[in-house]
Amino acid sequence: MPHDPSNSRTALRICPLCEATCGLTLTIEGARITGARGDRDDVFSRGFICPKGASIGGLDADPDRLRTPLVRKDGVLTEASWSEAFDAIARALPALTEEHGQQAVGVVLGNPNVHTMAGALYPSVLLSALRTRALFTASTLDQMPKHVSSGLLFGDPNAIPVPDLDRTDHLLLLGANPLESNGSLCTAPDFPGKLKALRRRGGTLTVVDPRRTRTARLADRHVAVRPGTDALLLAALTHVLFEEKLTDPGALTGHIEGLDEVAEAVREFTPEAVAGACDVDAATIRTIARELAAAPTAAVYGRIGSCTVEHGTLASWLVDVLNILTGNLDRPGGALFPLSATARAPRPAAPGKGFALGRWTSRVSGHPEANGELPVSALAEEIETPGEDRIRALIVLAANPVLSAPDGDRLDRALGGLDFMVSVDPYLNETSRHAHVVLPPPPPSQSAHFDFAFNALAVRNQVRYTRPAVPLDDGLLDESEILARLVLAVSGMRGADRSAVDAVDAMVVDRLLTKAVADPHSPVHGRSPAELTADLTGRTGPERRLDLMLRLGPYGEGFGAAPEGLTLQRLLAHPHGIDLGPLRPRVPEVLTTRSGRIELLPGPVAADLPRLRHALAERRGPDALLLIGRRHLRSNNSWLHNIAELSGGSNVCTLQIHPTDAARLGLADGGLATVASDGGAVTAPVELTEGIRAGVVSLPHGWGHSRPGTRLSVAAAHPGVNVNQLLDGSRLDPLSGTAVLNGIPVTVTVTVAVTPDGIVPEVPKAAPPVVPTA
Ligand SMILES: Nc1nc2c(c(=O)[nH]1)N[C@H]1C(S)=C(S)[C@@H](COP(=O)(O)OP(=O)(O)OC[C@H]3O[C@@H](n4cnc5c(=O)[nH]c(N)nc54)[C@H](O)[C@@H]3O)O[C@H]1N2
Ligand SMILES: Nc1nc2c(c(=O)[nH]1)N[C@H]1C(S)=C(S)[C@@H](COP(=O)(O)OP(=O)(O)OC[C@H]3O[C@@H](n4cnc5c(=O)[nH]c(N)nc54)[C@H](O)[C@@H]3O)O[C@H]1N2
Ligand code: SF4
Ligand SMILES: [Mo]
Repeated sequence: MPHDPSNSRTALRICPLCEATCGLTLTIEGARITGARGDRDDVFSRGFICPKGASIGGLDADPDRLRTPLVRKDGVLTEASWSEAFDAIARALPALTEEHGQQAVGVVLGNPNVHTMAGALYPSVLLSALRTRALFTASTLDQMPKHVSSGLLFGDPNAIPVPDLDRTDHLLLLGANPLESNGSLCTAPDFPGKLKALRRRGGTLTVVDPRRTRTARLADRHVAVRPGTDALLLAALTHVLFEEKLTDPGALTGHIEGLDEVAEAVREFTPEAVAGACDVDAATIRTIARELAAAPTAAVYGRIGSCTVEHGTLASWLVDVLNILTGNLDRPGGALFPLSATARAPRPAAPGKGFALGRWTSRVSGHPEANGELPVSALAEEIETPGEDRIRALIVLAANPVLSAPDGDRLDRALGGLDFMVSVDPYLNETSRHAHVVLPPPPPSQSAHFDFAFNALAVRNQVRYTRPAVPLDDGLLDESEILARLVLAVSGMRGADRSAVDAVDAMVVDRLLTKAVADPHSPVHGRSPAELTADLTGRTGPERRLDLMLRLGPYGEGFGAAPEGLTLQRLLAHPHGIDLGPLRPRVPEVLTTRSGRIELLPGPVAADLPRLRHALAERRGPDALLLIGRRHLRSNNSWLHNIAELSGGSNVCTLQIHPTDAARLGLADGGLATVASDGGAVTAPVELTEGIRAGVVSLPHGWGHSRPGTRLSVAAAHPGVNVNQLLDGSRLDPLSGTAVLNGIPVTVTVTVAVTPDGIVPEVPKAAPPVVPTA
């Protein structure tokens, strides 16, 4: 299409690609995004943008995106109409549950669900329609340890304290690389700028990471810990605080219990005891603990590298224990609980229901549920293992577990054996190619955006909403409508019309209002749900639901109770968002434990400590290698490799290895190495770098686009290898069911030495697996 600047306009769109949630100003010609820059007037992101946001036009217009539903006919995925697609679901699923029961249908929720409005508003409705416990999400490849530790400590798995980046004097950051990832469980546009500002105002940054990442290079101190040992390191820091009488919970003192028990629990984790396992000397550990205690304000923050490891929940727990013991939890400059505009409005502090783990277990391996989920690592066995309640059908929303979860080859085979599978996905990829029905959502430019999840993890309270930048193309359905129709289809309804779709949202509104009017703490207590419903505004069901949540939320107008408060209309009048101020203390109101206090040494944590004690004694041989992952600024898990603008350069799937290890193994830069572990072996180009500690190698995840039957023309040309093929799914953090993705013992051998003339050999293509069709 020729450029026609006379026809160009701008529109605002919050970026859905990572947790930073930057406001973008899109340039639009006709219905096409021709440019994207940071929105300088955005109340939160203030113009920040990264290369992914700048390339959103390429993503939006990717010719490989699906534009119609696909339905499997005679084994072949074929373009179909929406009604054919939903009818196929309505025919298949209710019949299947009729015969095999409700547990025969599993649900997989992937990462983009936290980046779309539909993903926030409909999965719970779908799950209650299906009444299945077979729920698997990306959380058990990611942050479930944090939900579990928050649930146990504070009573609420979603009460996750975030470091107060703008005000802290001292940040101890473990297992995160925000200069590439832009941050996680800490929504902060321009995280890199905030770290630089911390240094500029005289603050201290310590980074704990086996790699000398871009973030580590920014730090005052980089501690190249041995992978998988952060919990030991954190336990030793806690030990030092007690030993040297440096604990001072400050304002929290009256709100915690179990302080003496924690002191006892970490007694044997002295710096000297952990030094060997962590490969960090005891004096450094003592210094870090003393600095943490002495800083006017400080925050400890751990992410992927401290979560997706053998002791992920213990490490996550210790992060907050340290924040509490140093008086930094819940105080400005420390780590605080955000209060988002759609959260439940605060109410008087009172004991709550607490948080329980293991209310049910998985059928095959008996894994305990965590936060209502079973480990994704157990998905393949739940599909393959015969018996009652075997999963026979799967609904996959925005997930690509064939690449993102352990043992993709096994999962690939398992998905191929399902009786029925639905994927809601814009791409025909490694996972969706197994579906019987693929339902493609529209591109970002055609979708509204509100961050239900990330506003509750943001370093500043604020609220922003963007409507679709361009109208929906003919033939596409909004993802909210897709999911609402999916709810109707799994309930057996065929030929659902507009009013049936609206009824799904109306039902949710009614449920929420019925609860609110019965709640003595609600501003609408005693009023009529029908009258309140009639007062809701918004063009669509999701907008009306947003209006309701805003009005009943902590800053809400309360249907007249606080006339100056938030409504959808007020938010729409502020297209660059509304700032709701810095994070503020929320203890004790935020606590929902049974005791009404912070339960510092929860039972399940105490019961897992012997495993950590055991790790004290573990020693690896001098030549042992541990595998870790990494992210690249221009990547996004498994699905941005198809965007040409973001591909190439340093964004490649190489095995990073330290030169001393490479020399010992006979590996040269640019040669090929085979990496093997529990689940299999992969062969990747070697990249020598001093930026990784000896004894550790790194492969990025989300690669391995070499399977047939996909439509990913750019990605397939540079497929890379699937690092998760090295895992067999048996390594889990037991409390959270989270897969161990970092700190995996591997062996590395030479496959192709670099040629004498320095020519880099081609990566041999793996034999394509047989495409199973059902
Ligand atoms: N080895 C290793 N493995 C890892 C990780 C690691 O660090 N190391 N990280 C883990 C982490 S943190 C995560 S979160 C997971 C992520 O793993 P998944 O949850 O599987 O997510 P993605 O790989 O991002 O795949 C997202 C899917 O959603 C589709 N999609 C994109 N946009 C939309 C949309 O708007 N709507 C819908 N319906 N679909 C969309 C994409 O096409 C793709 O199929 O991977 C995990 N796997
Ligand atoms: N560009 C880009 N941005 C992303 C994503 C992406 O794929 N690409 N994915 C998004 C998602 S889903 C998430 S969850 C976030 C994740 O955001 P981050 O948590 O910042 O994730 P990573 O960049 O993988 O950084 C993890 C770091 O942990 C280190 N590490 C590995 N093992 C250990 C260990 O045992 N101990 C310690 N201390 N460190 C260890 C690794 O070397 C790595 O530098 O990023 C999000 N943002
Ligand atoms: S940092 Fe994240 S939210 Fe911001 S532009 Fe980049 S991908 Fe989008
Ligand atoms: Mo993630």
